[in-house]
Amino acid sequence: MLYLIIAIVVVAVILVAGGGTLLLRRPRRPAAPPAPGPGPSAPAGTAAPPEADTAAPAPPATLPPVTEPAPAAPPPAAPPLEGRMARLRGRLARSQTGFGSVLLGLLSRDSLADAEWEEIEDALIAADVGVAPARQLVDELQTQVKVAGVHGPGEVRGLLKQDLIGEIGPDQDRSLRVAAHGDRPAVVLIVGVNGTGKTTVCGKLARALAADGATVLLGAADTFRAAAADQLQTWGDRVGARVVRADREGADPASVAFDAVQQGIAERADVVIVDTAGRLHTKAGLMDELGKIKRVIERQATVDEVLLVLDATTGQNGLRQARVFAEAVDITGIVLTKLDGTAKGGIVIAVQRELGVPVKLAGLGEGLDDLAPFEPETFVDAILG
Ligand SMILES: Nc1nc2c(ncn2[C@@H]2O[C@H](COP(=O)(O)OP(=O)(O)OP(=O)(O)O)[C@@H](O)[C@H]2O)c(=O)[nH]1
Ligand SMILES: [Mg+2]
Repeated sequence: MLYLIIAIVVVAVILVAGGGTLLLRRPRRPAAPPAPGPGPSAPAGTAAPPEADTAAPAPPATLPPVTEPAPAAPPPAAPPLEGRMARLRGRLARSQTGFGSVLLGLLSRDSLADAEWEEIEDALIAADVGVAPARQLVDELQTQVKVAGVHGPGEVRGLLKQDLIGEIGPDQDRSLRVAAHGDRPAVVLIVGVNGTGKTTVCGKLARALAADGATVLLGAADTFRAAAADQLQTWGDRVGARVVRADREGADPASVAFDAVQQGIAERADVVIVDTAGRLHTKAGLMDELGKIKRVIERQATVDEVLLVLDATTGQNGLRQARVFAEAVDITGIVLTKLDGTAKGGIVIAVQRELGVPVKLAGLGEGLDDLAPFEPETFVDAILG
């Protein structure tokens, strides 16, 4: 009996010890690899339920940890369009130093001989004013100096300033027609050669108009490249404007323009801005395409502005291309871009003469707010330094 009791006790001790060992071991199971989780926001040390181990395999160790993208800070509020050119005039002055300093150097002489007048003319031509307008400006200035007996650099500069402003046309109507017509939005069509800055202008203009309280919709009628609609979409996201785009590359640009305006009417937008492709194929092709876009829009709304975007750095070549666009569609205004990167601001005079329409807007950089209504006085004052 005693042996039996001893045997039972021994067995019980062995069982308890073995079980304890098992219990103690259980927590030492190799730890499950961390579940692919919400990343740093997950509280440290939170154990995933066992099912999670099998349901969602861990990512390979080489993958970077998943992090939540930081929410993009909203861009600062856009300043009103009015007064922007004065605010950005430093960009003009910087880019026009060649022109300004040559002229100032010449005008600072006490009396101007024929050679100096020729140099002034050359400086104007070098600034893309155009040969005929430069000749005319210098003739006028010479006469004024003689007739009025003007002396001294300050006075001659003052005369040249007035002549340049007169040549640009201080009284031209440069206002943008962007007021809605009852339940129909105003429509702005943006045209121009590749790379002149059309899409950028669409974005900047949308932002400026939105800052003035307008609801703006963008139409991606540049269907030539898939990336074009993406670029406009990026601008739309940056400036808070919805973008109407085709669902495939190579779609009919006129039908995208139609959809954009239709959507604009449905959403009661104030302005629809339509971006177009810039490739310069044949004049006939261009006429067909732009003409069709315009006609199709006009089935539902008025095209209030057709703005031709012109890169100020492209000089006479840009001017030739602008002429082709002007023959293809009735331009209502010019947007002269990249005036921050050129000493050839004289193109303002040449292009207005050439196309007979005013420069309405100036592009003065790549930033969100680097678009300004064109003001002849501020412009001339800045380029003369
Ligand atoms: N410095 C400067 N750069 C500008 C200005 N406007 C546009 N750009 C730049 O010019 C380049 C072309 O601009 P886009 O808006 O893509 O030109 P686009 O006419 O739409 O070009 P396509 O769609 O290819 O026909 C971009 O790098 C712009 O940032 C400006 O006023 N100043
Ligand atoms: Mg573009």
